[in-house]
Amino acid sequence: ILMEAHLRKAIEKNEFIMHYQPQVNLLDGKIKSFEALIRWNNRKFGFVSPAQFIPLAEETGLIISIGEWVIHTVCEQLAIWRKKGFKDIRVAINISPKQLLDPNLPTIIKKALLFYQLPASSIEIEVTEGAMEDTRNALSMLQRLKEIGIVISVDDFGTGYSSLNYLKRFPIDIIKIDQSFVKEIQVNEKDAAITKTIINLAHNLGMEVIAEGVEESDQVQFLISAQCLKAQGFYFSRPVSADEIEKNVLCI
Ligand code: G
Ligand code: G
Ligand code: MN
Ligand code: NA
Repeated sequence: ILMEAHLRKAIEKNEFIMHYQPQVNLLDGKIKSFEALIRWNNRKFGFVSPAQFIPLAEETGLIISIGEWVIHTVCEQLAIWRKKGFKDIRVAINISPKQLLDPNLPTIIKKALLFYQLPASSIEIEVTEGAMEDTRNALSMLQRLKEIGIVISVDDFGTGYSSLNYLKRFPIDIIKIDQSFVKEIQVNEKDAAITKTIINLAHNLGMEVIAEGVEESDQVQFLISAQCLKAQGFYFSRPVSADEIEKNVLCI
């Protein structure tokens, strides 16, 4: 209850900030997309991990207003970057299950795109397999979002259920290979086999694929030889502030 009370006031108190993690093209090293990850710095609790407060926000329904804040903040940032000349940039936003089932989500996103004068293709949403369990509602929502023109990716792929069925039915553009498979890719033959299979699956379905949690150069070599052409992880960069992205990434 205590943390919930603080979370409730976090937006008006300006305690949230978005960080951005680069996604790297493994062939040319170029960075044209980022994953947006929320950070919360509270006076009483200090830095609280989203792994801790996002579930609380889900339970309490606060995720709807926090999610709307995230969408607006990311769009505002994209508008700033575009004004500075960085045009073809895309940012991926994590959408939690409750948000995905909020009938207002398409309107919230459309309004933000209009307000900040952004093409829909500059926004990607990441949904987990769990968010798609309510198949009927999730499917119609993703179809509405797809019609707007935003990019849709499956986050933490391979850790949920019934993944093949919804890959067939849902309008998915990108598969994100979960970090748990990437972690021991060089030593664990099963992880290596699963990762290669996910890469081929994505390509056979005409989808893009990106590996998460890349921390070592050996993992990069493995991914390149398995035809996975995009990756993100601490090896390239941790999630960092928009300022750092501008100084160290976009300037290159
Ligand atoms: O950034 P970090 O790895 O600590 O994130 C932990 C978890 O919080 C991840 O599962 C991530 O998807 C989730 N998360 C981070 N930022 C957001 C956000 O803006 N919205 C939602 N719904 N989840 C987020
Ligand atoms: O569930 P989701 O994939 O959205 O969560 C992303 C989380 O993974 C974030 O908390 C982010 O900080 C974290 N992350 C990103 N890259 C790496 C990495 O290379 N190693 C580890 N251990 N975590 C990472
Ligand atoms: Mn994610
Ligand atoms: Na993930």
